Amino acid sequence: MTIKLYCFGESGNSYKAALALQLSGLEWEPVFVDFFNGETRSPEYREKVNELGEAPVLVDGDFRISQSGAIQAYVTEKSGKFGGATREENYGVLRWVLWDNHKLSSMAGMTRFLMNFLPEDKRPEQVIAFNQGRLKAAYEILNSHLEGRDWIVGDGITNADLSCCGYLYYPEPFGFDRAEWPNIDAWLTRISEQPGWKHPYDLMPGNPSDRT
Ligand SMILES: N[C@@H](CCC(=O)N[C@@H](CS)C(=O)NCC(=O)O)C(=O)O
Repeated sequence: MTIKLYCFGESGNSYKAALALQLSGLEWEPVFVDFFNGETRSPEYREKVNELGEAPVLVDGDFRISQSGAIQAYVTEKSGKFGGATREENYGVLRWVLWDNHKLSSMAGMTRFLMNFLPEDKRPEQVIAFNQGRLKAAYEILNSHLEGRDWIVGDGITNADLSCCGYLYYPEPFGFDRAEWPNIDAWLTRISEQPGWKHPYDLMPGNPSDRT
């Protein structure tokens, strides 16, 4: 049975799940979530798709789960890919997925939203500046960790990589410039060289140009 992933192109959180599915070789298809017209906030979405009112959501037959980190864990269980090679590495992967969800992706997603998807007259400059400071601290941590390493945990690509890269390929400005972070830059290139890799706007339906 084909796995369904409720997602949309602008969503880096969805991208983390979609990329795990895509690189795993499992059969999957996207189901477009019309986030920009309020679908995730509708009572129907909360009742039938996800009580948390978020994308992504994975549906595999009777099994349904949201949260990109949980979806990645499911993809790992089903495909055998992107986990750590040892118990210690598995905890290392979980540690970085949790760090990403808290310090990197949540901040990057919010800042990108405020800077690009809110009407210009509603963009809160002080909040954006504060978030960019927090993000810079996160880029520093990731860039330092990647010094002398190809992957965040162990010797191969894991969910730690697939989580932390979630927002870092998007073209809309949010204060991240790959050229300023050489280890992150090389690591993003390494991920993009994996067979089957696609940019978020090529992997999932929905693109800012749909709304212009
Ligand atoms: N930690 C969650 C975050 C999910 C999330 O916030 N998704 C956004 C789209 S990128 C969303 O659906 N937001 C709807 C809302 O907050 O109302 C994950 O990794 O899946």
